[in-house]
Amino acid sequence: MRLSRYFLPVLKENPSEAQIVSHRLMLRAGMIKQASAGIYSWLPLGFKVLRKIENIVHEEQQRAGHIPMLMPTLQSADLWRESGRYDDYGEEMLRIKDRHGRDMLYGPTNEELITDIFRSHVGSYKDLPLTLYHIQWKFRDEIRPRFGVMRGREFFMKDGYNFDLTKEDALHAYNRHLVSYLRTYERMGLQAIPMRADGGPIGGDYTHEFLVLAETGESEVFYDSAVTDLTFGDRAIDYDSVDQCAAVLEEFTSKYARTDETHDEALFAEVPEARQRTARGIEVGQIFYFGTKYSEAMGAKVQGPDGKTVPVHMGSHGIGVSRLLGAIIEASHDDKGIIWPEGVTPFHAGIVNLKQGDEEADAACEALYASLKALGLDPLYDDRNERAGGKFATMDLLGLPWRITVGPRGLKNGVVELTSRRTGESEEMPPEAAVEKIAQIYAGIA
Ligand code: P5A
Repeated sequence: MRLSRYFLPVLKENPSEAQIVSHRLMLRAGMIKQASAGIYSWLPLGFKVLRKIENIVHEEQQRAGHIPMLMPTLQSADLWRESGRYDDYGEEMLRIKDRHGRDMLYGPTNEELITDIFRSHVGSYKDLPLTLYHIQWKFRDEIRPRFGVMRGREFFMKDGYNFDLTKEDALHAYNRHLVSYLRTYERMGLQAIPMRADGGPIGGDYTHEFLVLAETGESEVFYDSAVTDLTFGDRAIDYDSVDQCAAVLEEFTSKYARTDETHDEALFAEVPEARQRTARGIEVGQIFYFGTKYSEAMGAKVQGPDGKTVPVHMGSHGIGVSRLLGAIIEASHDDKGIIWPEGVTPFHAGIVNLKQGDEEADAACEALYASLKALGLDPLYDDRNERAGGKFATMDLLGLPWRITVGPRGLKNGVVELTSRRTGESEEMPPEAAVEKIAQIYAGIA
């Protein structure tokens, strides 16, 4: 993309409505615009990152054997009356009447709708195990929407639902989700720690939240600092292996890590004092096992191998896809702007032309731009007629991990400058070497 032809409404001033850095930077970098309280338009740059995050979530879900689909945002109240949640959900549910006076709602989650699909089409244990998921907009009429996409009213969520014959099978689905979530967050450059939590309006008392530690996080958390040493890395995992998935769960959840809802002072006191931590975290996902709560209420049953009909065991599993943009920025920025991890960056590299209009500099930039694109990479070329200082400031604000700076002086010696946004370190090299290096970096990113 050439910046002169893009739509990137960056703000020079700090927007006064933003209280936390991620919200401020998303507004300043022209990624989002508030449409109304807690509801945002995703401008091209924000939309690009949202899609990248969504793609990683899709890939990791499908790697785990979960099946994508798409359910609507508007749901009929009747299904929610069956589960009893139409009344329970309270003011957070946006209720709508259609022209025929029928009660509808903008879905805050989809347990009822998926259970209805399941009961209409599945009747035998032979069709299990089954995990269906979608990535779709949700609406929760939060009393205090704030921090931009972090606590929105309309937000993008991946929600998955497992259906299993037995509790044991459903717990394997739970573990499988835990593993796939660890991989998902790491691909985004995040450490998200699973912590014992509370079921809230979804239900079930076996549930973990995934938290990214950050001062601006809304949850208070208590943990053994040894959990921060754990990484999943690129180890191979067989998602069908009950033992392998259970071992990962054991490894990542046996140390003390809880949100304030389930915090237990006596248990926490057993953690060696030097490792006890109290901090704040951003909840970027949550997994639940709730057994037969919905399947019993809504009659989602299958015939087992013994011929008896039993309600299925279920769980649901969510990732806050739009919230993740805020969480990644909270975890990765400096006072100049965002620092995107390579896995989610909107553009792979920026090209800064120090002297737009200079024949040689223009030609070198065009050649770099073409070579990067030919390798399947997606560069952002700042081809505007602006001062170098302004171009650097924009690139720093946008946070692309790599910047190639091209100017007449370097070109005389046959070099351009390659700069890492994260370390600030620059290296001079011939343009082809810069292209080669960037290609190598991204070849290692799935
Ligand atoms: C699990 C999937 C559920 O709704 N039902 C389907 C279960 N879980 S949850 O924890 O309530 O939500 C899942 C994730 O969605 C994100 N999230 C939000 N993101 C932005 N703004 C909000 N208002 C908001 N509410 C929830 C969180 O990341 C949460 O973990």
